[in-house]
Amino acid sequence: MPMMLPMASLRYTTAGESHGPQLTTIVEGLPAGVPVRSEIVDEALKRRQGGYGRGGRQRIETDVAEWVGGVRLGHTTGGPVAIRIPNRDSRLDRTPPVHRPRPGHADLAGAIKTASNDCRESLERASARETASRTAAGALARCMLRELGVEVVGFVRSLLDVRADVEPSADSWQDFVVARDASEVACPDEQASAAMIERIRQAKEDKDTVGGVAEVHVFGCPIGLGSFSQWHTRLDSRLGAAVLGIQAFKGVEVGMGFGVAERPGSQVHDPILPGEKGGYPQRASNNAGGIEGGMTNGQPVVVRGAMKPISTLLRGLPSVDLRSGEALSSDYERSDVCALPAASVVMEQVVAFEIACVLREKFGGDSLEEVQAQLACHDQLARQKLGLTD
Ligand code: EPS
Repeated sequence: MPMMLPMASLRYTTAGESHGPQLTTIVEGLPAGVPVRSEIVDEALKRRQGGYGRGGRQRIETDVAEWVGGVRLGHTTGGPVAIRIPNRDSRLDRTPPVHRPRPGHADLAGAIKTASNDCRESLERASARETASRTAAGALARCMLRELGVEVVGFVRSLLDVRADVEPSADSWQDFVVARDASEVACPDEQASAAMIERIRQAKEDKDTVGGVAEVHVFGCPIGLGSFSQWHTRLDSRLGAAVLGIQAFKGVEVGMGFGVAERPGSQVHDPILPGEKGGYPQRASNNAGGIEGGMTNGQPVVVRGAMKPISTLLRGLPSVDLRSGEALSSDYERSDVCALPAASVVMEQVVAFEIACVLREKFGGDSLEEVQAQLACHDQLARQKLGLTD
């Protein structure tokens, strides 16, 4: 029996290889009437291509979304949305075989999994080129979120020993974004940004690579998105899967993250305070990262992801030739020294997509107006039950 997609759920699938003719993305489950804003989608695609430390490939590609299904007169129709991103560096059948797997890449496990001694068979799809597709899907979801008053902001928090000392807020995220976009490493802290660039430059000189931590904040989420009901419906569980699904991500934290294990409860849980007249109760802090019991609690959602250094090193790493078993240095492919700024853009979009999913699940609706009406209706009902209305 084929798996059925419940009407009010949202999902996407991607297809395409790094050096194939195109990347294809299909997004199912958006309501009709969502304005498809190219300034959101193409700007995210462009940001993902940038960042200090990127390799030569990004000088070849100019990623722009081509809408080939589900969009009419600039808005969604309610049908599946199909997006095409052409690859300019399209030469899949002419790419050379790779016999010396790179430690850290999908090469060795992929070759053995597919019973091949040519890592190219799996690495083309495992490549982070695919994140252009996911960026398009998430940015499209952000078009809907914006209509519902939800904003998602990603940036680079740290790289090696350098840590940005900045916090976006619901009132200041616009200025934060301007500062982030002025930085070559998507880091709105000017001093930290300069130090990060220096670390990447040094890594390049050393023929090495570097990763770091990307962070995403979501503002304006209605309370109660996600669910306490099943483990896989918890928003934190879903965000964890989405972030760890990004190529090269090895760790994820929500709010205080691993810090909760080092403190007593009195220093972890966010005190509940009376709200203003007619308003929901407030919180004194946000160590929970906006999620309690698997649901949004009205505070900004805060997620961090740790990206490992790129596994393609110009100086190579110990490996073996899969044809002979001989110990040799790993193959080198043109690559990036650091793709953390780009990964922060990808993380921003995958987080946005998960938020859009739980929003669809809670409020349903076939048109954007219906979603907006349901949201307002739920808010009114909850306020009534809490005695917050006159
Ligand atoms: C990647 C290797 C490089 C990166 C690529 C991811 O590609 P190429 O071998 O063509 O230079 O540039 O990332 C992208 C193409 C992109 O658009 O992000 C890898 O092996 O994962």
